[in-house]
Amino acid sequence: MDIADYGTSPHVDPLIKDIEAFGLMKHVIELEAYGMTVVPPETMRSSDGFIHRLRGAIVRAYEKRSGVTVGDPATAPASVAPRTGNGWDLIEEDEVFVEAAINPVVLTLVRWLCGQSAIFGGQTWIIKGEGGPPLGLHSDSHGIPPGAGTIAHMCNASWICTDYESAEDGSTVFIPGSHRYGRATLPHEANLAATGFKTFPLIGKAGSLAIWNGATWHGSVPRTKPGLRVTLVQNYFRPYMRTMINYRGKISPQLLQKFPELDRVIGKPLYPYDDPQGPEPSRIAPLMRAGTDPFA
Ligand SMILES: O=C(O)CCC(=O)C(=O)O
Ligand SMILES: [Fe+2]
Repeated sequence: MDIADYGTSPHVDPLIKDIEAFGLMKHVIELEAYGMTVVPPETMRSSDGFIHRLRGAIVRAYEKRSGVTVGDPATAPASVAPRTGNGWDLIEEDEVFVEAAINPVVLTLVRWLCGQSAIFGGQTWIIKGEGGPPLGLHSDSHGIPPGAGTIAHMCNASWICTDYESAEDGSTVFIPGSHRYGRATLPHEANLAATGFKTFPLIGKAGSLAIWNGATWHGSVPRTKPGLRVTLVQNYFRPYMRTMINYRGKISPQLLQKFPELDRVIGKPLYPYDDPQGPEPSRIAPLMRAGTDPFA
C-alpha cells in the first residue's frame, strides 16, 4: 500500500513520490532525526560539470566584487579569502546559480522541510582559507523564540564546492537533534570549543548538498589546511518569514520566463503591503493556504 496513491494529502503526496524516485528516504530520516543530512553528488541529479562551473562562478563573482584575484581555490593563498561579506544576491551573476537554487533534489528536500510554498530567500558564498576562524554555535532561524514548535521555519541548503575530508577543512559542525530545542543558542551555549554537547563535522565531496532545518545548532571550526574551502549557502523560508532578498521584482522577467521553477520558488510574498490599499487579492490565498498544512 502506498498512501500517497490515495490522493488524500495533495501537498505531501507529490513530495513522497519524488523522495522515493530520487532515492532520498535516508536523507529525510536524517533530517528528522538529526536535523541535517549530506546528500552525495551522485544523488544530486546535477548536470555534467555543475560543481566545477558553480565553484568557478563563485570565484569569479568574488573576484569581480572584491578586486582580489583568487585563481584556483586548491592553491590560492589564505590571504585572498574574504574578510567581509558582499556575497548576497548572486542569482543573476551566472545561470549556474539558478541551477543551484532550483535543483530538483534541493527543492524536494526544501519543500519537505518548509512546505510547497517555500520561498528562496538568498544565496551567498563562504570562502575560507588556512587559519580561517571558527564560528560560534547558532541557529539560522533568527528571531524564532521557544514556543514556536519544531517545524522548520527556514532551512539552509548549502552546496559543498570543495571536498570536506575532515574537520581540518574548516567544516561546519552540528549538534545532532538540536532542531528540537526550538530556539537559538543562549550566549553561554555558543562557544563551540567549550560546548558540552556532542558535535559532528560536515564531511562530503565537492558536489554534495548539506541541508539542515534552520533551527539545528551549528558553527564551524578553524581551517588548518592550505587552499580554500568554497561553499554556496542557500536559504529558503516559509512564506511568513522575511527573506534576505525579495527576488520578486528584482530578477529580470526573461530569467523567470526561462526558468518557471525559479518563478515559483521566489514566491509572491504577501507582506509587506507596498500599497496602503492592501495587496492584490491573489497574494492573500497562498499565505492562508500555508497556514492549513505544514506541507502546503
Ligand atoms: O560553515 C560555516 O562556516 C558556517 C555556515 C553557517 O553558519 C551557515 O551557512 O549558516
Ligand atoms: Fe549558520
